[in-house]
Amino acid sequence: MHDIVDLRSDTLTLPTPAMREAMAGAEVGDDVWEEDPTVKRLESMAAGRLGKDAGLLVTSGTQGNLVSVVAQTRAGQEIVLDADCHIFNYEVGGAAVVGNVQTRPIKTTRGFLTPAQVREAIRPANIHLAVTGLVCIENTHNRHGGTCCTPEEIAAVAEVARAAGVPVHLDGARLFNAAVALGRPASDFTRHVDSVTFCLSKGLGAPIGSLVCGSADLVARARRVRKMLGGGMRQAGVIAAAGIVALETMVDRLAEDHRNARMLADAVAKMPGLSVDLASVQTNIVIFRVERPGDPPGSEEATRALVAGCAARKVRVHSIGPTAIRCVTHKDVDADDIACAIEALGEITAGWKA
Ligand code: TLP
Repeated sequence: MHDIVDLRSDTLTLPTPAMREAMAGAEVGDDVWEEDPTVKRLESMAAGRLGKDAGLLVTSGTQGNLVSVVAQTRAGQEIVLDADCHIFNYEVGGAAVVGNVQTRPIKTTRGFLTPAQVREAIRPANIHLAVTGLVCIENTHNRHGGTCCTPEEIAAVAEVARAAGVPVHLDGARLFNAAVALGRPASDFTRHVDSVTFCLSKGLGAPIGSLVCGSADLVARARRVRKMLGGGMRQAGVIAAAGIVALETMVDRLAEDHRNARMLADAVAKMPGLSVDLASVQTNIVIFRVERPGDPPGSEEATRALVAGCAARKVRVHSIGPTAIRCVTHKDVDADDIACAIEALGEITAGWKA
């Protein structure tokens, strides 16, 4: 039970005492010189978990995605992605600004491109057309409520891309949530992709850092791009040490976050004026719609009232659209906190009955 129940994001998790201890005692060196033993240990541990040759510690998921895009494309190419994905919506247009690629967003139903959509989106050889340089997928899918796609779905998309000679990048910011939810090893999801980013600083609870994993050649190119972006960190073992604790001790407990998200979603589904697609609640994200009876359709007012009403009750939630709220469960929110959040939402919506 915590004083404040912060459901705005799993990025808000605080490092555990074990992480702080590991950070304090970390053996370090200059990582631009590739002389930091703790960074090297984390990178090879991550690569091992994902069945890849090599890993690269980057500052954030955003940097990991950008490094992956730039390392695998040339200026003027096109990258194919789902229209609701993080790279297209929340990465400040970095692929366009830094990568000089144009994005080809495709509308999907669950956040995952189908093989047929990828086949159709890959440009044929034609003097008028940009060359397709990369296909990007996201698992779990943030804006679709933490939904998972299966390793088999990824394999099917990758097969189409590979047949056209186009590499595939997986934004696996929350990849371990998918692995835990589906009960599959993380490497099953990454086997067929050329590059993958995953985050240490979300549900895994580390304070800083993400990893890019792939072939030795991809990671060598990514390392140069990371340096260009200012991401060549020096005694980064201080960060990596917390990441090692995260990978070793924080993966299996994600199941608890998933149970808490389910508890919250089940309760929200019964509240007047709120609706949630329960089938989409597979991991630690709950997105619900707010439609207060009597309000004009699309009105933002009830959403604002709900965010403010929760805050007044020490529960922090985040709106991701005029009528949509996102709650994310994580290690710093326990079942009692979820009961608190349910009580707050229940009190606010109790007066909403038409
Ligand atoms: N997502 C953040 C915000 O940027 C929206 C959040 O609170 O969920 N890929 C995915 C799928 C993500 O959800 C995020 C972060 C990133 C990449 C970027 O990671 P960071 O924040 O480390 O740059």
